[in-house]
Amino acid sequence: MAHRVADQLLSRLVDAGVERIYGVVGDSLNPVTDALRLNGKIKWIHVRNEETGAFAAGAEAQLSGKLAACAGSCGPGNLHLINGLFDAHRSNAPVLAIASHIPTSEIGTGYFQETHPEILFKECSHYCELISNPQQFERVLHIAMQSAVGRGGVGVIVLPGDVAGKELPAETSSRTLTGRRPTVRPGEKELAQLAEMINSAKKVAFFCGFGCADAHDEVIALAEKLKAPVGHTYRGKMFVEYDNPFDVGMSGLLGYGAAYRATHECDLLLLLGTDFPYDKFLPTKPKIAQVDIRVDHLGRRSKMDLPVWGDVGETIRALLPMVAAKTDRSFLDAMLAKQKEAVRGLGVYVNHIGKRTPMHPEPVAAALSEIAAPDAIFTADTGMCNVWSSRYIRSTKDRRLVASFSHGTMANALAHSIGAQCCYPGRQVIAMCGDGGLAMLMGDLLTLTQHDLPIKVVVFNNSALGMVKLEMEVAGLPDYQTDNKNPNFAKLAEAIGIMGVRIENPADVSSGLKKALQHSGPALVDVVTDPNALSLPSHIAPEMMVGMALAMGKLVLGGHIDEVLDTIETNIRHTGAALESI
Ligand SMILES: Cc1ncc(C[n+]2csc(CCOP(=O)(O)OP(=O)(O)O)c2C)c(N)n1
Ligand SMILES: [Mg+2]
Repeated sequence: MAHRVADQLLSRLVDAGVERIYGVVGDSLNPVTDALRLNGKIKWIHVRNEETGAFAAGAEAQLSGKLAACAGSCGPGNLHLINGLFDAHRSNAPVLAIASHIPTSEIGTGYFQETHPEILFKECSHYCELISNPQQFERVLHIAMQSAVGRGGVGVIVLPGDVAGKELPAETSSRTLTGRRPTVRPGEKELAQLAEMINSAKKVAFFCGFGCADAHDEVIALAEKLKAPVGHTYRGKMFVEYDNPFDVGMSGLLGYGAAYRATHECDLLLLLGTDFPYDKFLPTKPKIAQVDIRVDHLGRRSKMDLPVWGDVGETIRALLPMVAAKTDRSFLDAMLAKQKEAVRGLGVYVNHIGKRTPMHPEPVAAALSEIAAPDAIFTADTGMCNVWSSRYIRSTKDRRLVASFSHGTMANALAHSIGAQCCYPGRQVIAMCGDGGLAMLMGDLLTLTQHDLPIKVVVFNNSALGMVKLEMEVAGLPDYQTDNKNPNFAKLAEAIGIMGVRIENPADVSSGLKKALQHSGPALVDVVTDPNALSLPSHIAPEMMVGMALAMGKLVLGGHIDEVLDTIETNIRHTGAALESI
């Protein structure tokens, strides 16, 4: 039987370790779909929107570190992939996207469903090429996969249906992908300079990002030796927070704890594997040394006194024998005391859950953290779920969290959870969704039943685009167009064969979550929460307070006094805690 380009594509994907492709079938993809059927080694994960497929592949790649794949048919089919691919690409997730295309004879004629994917996907990929004949296929596919795996991000092949169905010339060469990264050790000069900077500093603090993913023990060993408080980013959380006696929490808008103070009050700050984007939260006074394997990240966010180009773990291993142990713990202890106080502040709505409805979301996230498995995989929607997951989901050595860390798109959590569960069928996967985020790609709840994915979806249903409502208020604007008129999501889930649990009363939080998490199949917990719950960052700029007061003033003037009273009543405990910490 003829060996088509599409058959070879499947063989190459199998060789590369790809186990599944997420997508929606369509005419130009038919040769690929047919090759999939004949090959039998790769599973097709039929999603209801290609965007979900791209997110799912991105999550799989982030969690496994291996190449994952998604596909869309020509024109609108692959256009839907784009937002998910941006997310994957900006998360450095190795994903191969198969964008099938209109017949080669029609390109450039304004044909039905014509787009130019090789232009459209440029910005969300390292490599994106049109395959216009079978002779070109092997090399283009190899470059796309190798770019994705080696550089971390998306590789796209644009494959016209007619080319996919053509017979392949006898193979002339074979290629093996490499995913093994070299170890990057900084130069001796930089190491000596860094050691000298550390040795002459009195108060050293660390701020750690995702680049510390494989360097937990090294970071702790260095912190121990230098008596340094260790702050982290949202993406770095799961890798540095657990088993860490030096933890001072997070900085930034989601921040909590003493990280802001530690990074501002030290005299030497080490930025370790972080590309934390909010420069307003980064200090200007202390000396800053930055370690990163991505050379273009050095100095792109804050001032930098010493760039160190290297892998975080490797750098610390080389550095440890070169630095003198510090004995003065006073800075560390002061920061740890602040951290303890701040963590106590976070507990104000958790320890006394109260009876008020709609309830505060914090105890829901805290209960979820308590009940979830020690190796659970969490996904979190962009919006207030970022706040609740960063502050209340405890990290462990084996827990993981996938969010739209850099791209910041809504609707990622359900879709990411699909990739996580397909890839790790034996692990508990929990999607923390906003009501807005869930509704945006809600069709893919059907994928949970279609593929028997026992995902637990927890909806923080505040009937609002809550994060934006808060942003408007902080900017001094009355919130506008942020309301969501929602159905009972639990009933909706039941209608499509998913266990539905609705929680309206704070007393039912723990039992409701347990019921869902113990269920062997998919479950959706619809928790009705307060749209006026605020999240105050670890550091509140005066203009934020002014903005809030202004917004409340405008709401009063606009006759919305009830909403103002609600906001004050809802947040009275937080406000007290925040004022104490200023
Ligand atoms: C695709 C997309 N559209 C709009 C936004 C802007 N945005 C960020 S968070 C948010 C609100 C999210 O609402 P919801 O999912 O209900 O979560 P909540 O903040 O209420 O918990 C919006 C509109 C975005 N980030 N992504
Ligand atoms: Mg909401």
